[in-house]
Amino acid sequence: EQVYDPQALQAKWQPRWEELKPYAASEDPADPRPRKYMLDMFPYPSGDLHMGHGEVFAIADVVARYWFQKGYNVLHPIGWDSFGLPAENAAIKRNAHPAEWTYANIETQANSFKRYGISFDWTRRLHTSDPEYFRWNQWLFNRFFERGLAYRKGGLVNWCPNDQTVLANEQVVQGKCERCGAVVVRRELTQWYFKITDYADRLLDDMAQLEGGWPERVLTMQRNWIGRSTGADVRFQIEGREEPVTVYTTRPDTLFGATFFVVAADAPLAAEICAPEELGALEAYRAEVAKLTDIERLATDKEKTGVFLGVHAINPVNGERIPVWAADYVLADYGHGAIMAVPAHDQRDLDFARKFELPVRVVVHTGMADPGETGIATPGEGTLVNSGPLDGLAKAEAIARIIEVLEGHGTGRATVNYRLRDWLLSRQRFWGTPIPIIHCPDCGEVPVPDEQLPVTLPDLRGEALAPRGVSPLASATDWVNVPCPKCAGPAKRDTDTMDTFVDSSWYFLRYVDPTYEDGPFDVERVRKWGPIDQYVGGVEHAVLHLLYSRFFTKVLHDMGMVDFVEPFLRLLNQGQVINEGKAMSKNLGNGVDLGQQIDAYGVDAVRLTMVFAGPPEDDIDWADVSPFASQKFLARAFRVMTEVSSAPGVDPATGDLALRKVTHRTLDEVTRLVESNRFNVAVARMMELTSATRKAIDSGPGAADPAVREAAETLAIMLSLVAPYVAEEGWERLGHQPSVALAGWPAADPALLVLDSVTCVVQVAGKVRDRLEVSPDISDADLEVLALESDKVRSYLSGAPRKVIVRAPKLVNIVP
Ligand code: ANZ
Ligand code: ZN
Repeated sequence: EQVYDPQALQAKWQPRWEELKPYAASEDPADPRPRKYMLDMFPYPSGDLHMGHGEVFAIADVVARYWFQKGYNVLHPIGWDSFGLPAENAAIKRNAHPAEWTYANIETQANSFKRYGISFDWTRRLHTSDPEYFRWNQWLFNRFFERGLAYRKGGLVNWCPNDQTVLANEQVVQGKCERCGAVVVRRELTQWYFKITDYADRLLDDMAQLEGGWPERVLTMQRNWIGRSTGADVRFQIEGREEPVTVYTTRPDTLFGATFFVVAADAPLAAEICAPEELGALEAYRAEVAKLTDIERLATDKEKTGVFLGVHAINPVNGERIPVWAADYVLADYGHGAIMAVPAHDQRDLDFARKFELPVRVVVHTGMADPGETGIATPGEGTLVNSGPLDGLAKAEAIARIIEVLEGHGTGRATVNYRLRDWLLSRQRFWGTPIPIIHCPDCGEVPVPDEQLPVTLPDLRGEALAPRGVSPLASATDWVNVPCPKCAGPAKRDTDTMDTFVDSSWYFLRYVDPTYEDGPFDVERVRKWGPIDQYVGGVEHAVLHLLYSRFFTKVLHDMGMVDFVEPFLRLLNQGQVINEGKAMSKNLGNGVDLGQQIDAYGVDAVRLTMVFAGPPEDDIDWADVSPFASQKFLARAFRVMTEVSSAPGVDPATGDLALRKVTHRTLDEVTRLVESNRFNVAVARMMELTSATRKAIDSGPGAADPAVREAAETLAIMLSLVAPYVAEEGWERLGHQPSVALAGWPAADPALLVLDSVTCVVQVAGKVRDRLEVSPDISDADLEVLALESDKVRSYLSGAPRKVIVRAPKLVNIVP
């Protein structure tokens, strides 16, 4: 009797793997194996590994291990995204340095990963908070600066009042800070930006390469985030003012239906054009608007608000005077911060018109009821009416025609607009990469010369790190005051640090050699490994990390440093691990601890539960799964592997044919299932093979049959993708050395995949006239042909039958 003791297997195999390093990727140019690059989104060291890590790394490891077994030279590295706010907050609380907390947590997580048995190449580990790493953030910043892709500008920015720092647009989720959930406010500040907008078209167009490899919803989210629209800029004169005001519209065809004009209440323009007697009302209104988030402002169900500015605009196509209003539903930083309002065909304009009793004029006849009466705008296709020279045209023709007219008069032009904004880079926090710029009163912004990099952090700890609205670095005067690199005069370092999303925008390139000293990454090695064949991580990064990395890759491509433009060929977004139908949280008290689960059931059972729970994209409700049942299954599989009594190397062809067919069919299916990311079904097949082998031992050919050995060996190899410890032990007990990782992935024998035949009864006028041996998956049509070709059947038919009823694969009934 063999007892399955998961903890004993872990204690035995973990040190052996550390010694054997079966998963170290090879850089040997003579290595004939084709390469694959497998990557999991690297963790933030916020504590020990949690259930979410348990899931994503278990899933990704199935693919990585499968490729190893298949004979690829696989790069599967791990590192830590180790700059960021939580370390700083912990340091303030404990009066310590953020590095202490950070590196202690990294060690904890590294040990947990090793216990969890993930097939990482541990020789390539990196931490983004190491000066050897962030030095290259600074080097890259300098290159971006030289190319005009890093620049400083003033303007309204998102400010998290809790974390006391600015945030990029991508880090504001539904008006709240992505990290802490505080409501984000606007502040006027001068900050560093990366010019991601220069790459808007390429970020959109290169998505064609990702179709099929990335989840459609992530592509859609990026497309919407970039938000490219085509339309026209139209210039309106304002009475009593020299300068015209430009609006952006996607519907220049509706220009004759513009019945009023709206300026964003918070745009400087509103106050500029406002009649003096309305200024008081505008100021009061602006104070109200300042309290709202963009999301609230754009909500379609929100009651419309606004003030009349006491002036009129002139429609450039018909000279009509239309009133100018200020409102919150027009945003200051989109388009030109002003719109022509066409209430008949735009719902928000219609809501506003009805609230303030402004006219509604239909200019596109769509066949729908009059919006002025129904309150429902008609944005659809139709024929132009009430529009002078455009009357009778369809929408597309009208757009083309009106643009010609506007261009002819110099009052407008066709244009493309984007929702995407430049990436705000500066953070007023300590635990990040210092921005390598020195501000000189004479020379301006001077980059720190490459050979003086890295600019390391001053030694601040505890209270000195507390957020106070300016970067804590500003208080380190010795650090701040430096000679200008250009003129040697007194100058000051920039005291902000970079958004930590910079760190993760290129880390996957450094993994090829994290100790490389001649640049951010070894260009030659990246040529061999990149781009990433399979990336696995959470969908929460859809418009953050995944957009920024794509941008960095394109810039690096333009610098000639990488020869691809897309970093991640395939992307898998795993679901979340939840409990009792809800996200795990301290408040709900429904948290599940990964370490405790492993202590209770063993690594293999926890990993198997994660993989078996359902399709990898789905959430796993821990209340609905059973790691205990997984453990019981593994114990069964373990016994099967340990009870085999034939010797290794005996020809399986001499063994039981029925079991051999089950083994080879399972192998064939599992291969295809793993390749199509259907890992849970692959586990179900392994379970079936285990049962079939058990039966063969107990009530079939017996434990000494070579087919039983073949089944158990195949099981060990397949199981190693999901439950590596039990697979290793089983493989060893089956008489093999030194590791199942080196076993290779067996090929299914096609001769054994042919399905058994079934007997089909053919009746003529209700009497059995023939029996045919057919494949169990024969189609009705093929079976009908076979039946009618039978000589026996034909001898009972004089002509074409009146009717043939086919029930494949077992019955054909012919009515003569
Ligand atoms: C007139 C019009 C008529 C419009 C119509 C739409 C329908 P997208 O597609 O998202 O780019 N718009 C322009 N600037 C705006 C701003 N700063 N704040 C809020 N809305 C703004 O949207 C472009 C449309 O959004 C523009 O086309 C404009 O309204 C509005 F039947 O102009 B449209
Ligand atoms: Zn200077």
